[in-house]
Amino acid sequence: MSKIALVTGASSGIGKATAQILAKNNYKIILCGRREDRLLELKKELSAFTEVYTLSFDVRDKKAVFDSINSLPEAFSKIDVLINNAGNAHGLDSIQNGDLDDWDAMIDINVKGLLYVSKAIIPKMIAQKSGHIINIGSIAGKEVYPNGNVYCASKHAVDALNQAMRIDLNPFGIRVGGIHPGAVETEFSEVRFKGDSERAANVYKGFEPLRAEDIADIIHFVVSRPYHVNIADLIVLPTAQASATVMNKS
Ligand code: NDP
Ligand code: 8X3
Repeated sequence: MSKIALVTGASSGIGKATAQILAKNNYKIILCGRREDRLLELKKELSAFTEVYTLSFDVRDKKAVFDSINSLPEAFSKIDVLINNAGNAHGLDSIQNGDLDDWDAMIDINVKGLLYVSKAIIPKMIAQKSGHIINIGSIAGKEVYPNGNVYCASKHAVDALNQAMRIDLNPFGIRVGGIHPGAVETEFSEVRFKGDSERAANVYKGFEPLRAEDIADIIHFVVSRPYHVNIADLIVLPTAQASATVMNKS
């Protein structure tokens, strides 16, 4: 029987590529994100391979998260794999110059949003006594870099929650693992720099960044291990990147 995977942030980047690879590998997919038009377009594409359901909600909206997940039809209600991927950086400023709305967005989406989605799904996994949760952190959740302050804090929180979930859910046979990418060329920098495409493109100049598909491939590897194998934590960097701040650029 096909497993069911729910992917947050499936309208773009890493989440979209993950939905694509899982769909091609016989998972039934629940696509989540705010941009419903993109989710419906992806649903059309992936329906050639598998059954797809879309849920459009903002992870910051507690009620919408629970209402959406509780509205899943029977055929999609037994979630085997949760990919907690929705998230972004907003701004790149010193702590003294940071924008409060940017701080709210990062804490509310990257931390509280991940918690709301997890809280809506974990009881189902506990009842099933099985499940696999992948939390997408970042190299920014392992290290701190100049002007990264609140984004780094939000991803350090994801790292802590990943470890905490693994401990608390251990009695129920639920696997929990974190994947922490370095620079991946997606819409991430467009969002961080509020649509400044030139500044966003500059982030990836002079070296070969990761592609969303590179991370999706690894997510597929992690979730397809035998059930007794849990890959707990992975840092994945472009070859040109040695740490959050050391980049071999030409
Ligand atoms: P993208 O900007 O391409 O994708 C972000 C996704 O998150 C979109 O699908 C977006 O959907 C969704 N999202 C954002 N805000 C919300 C919200 N409030 N409610 C629901 N969904 C939301 O970036 P990436 O694919 O790069 O990012 C995916 C994850 O990977 C993030 O957690 C990011 O922090 C992490 N990451 C990225 C790295 C990179 O270099 N790109 C490196 C390390 C980690 P929509 O706008 O439709 O709601
Ligand atoms: C995204 C990678 O280095 O821009 O999480 O924070 S970085």
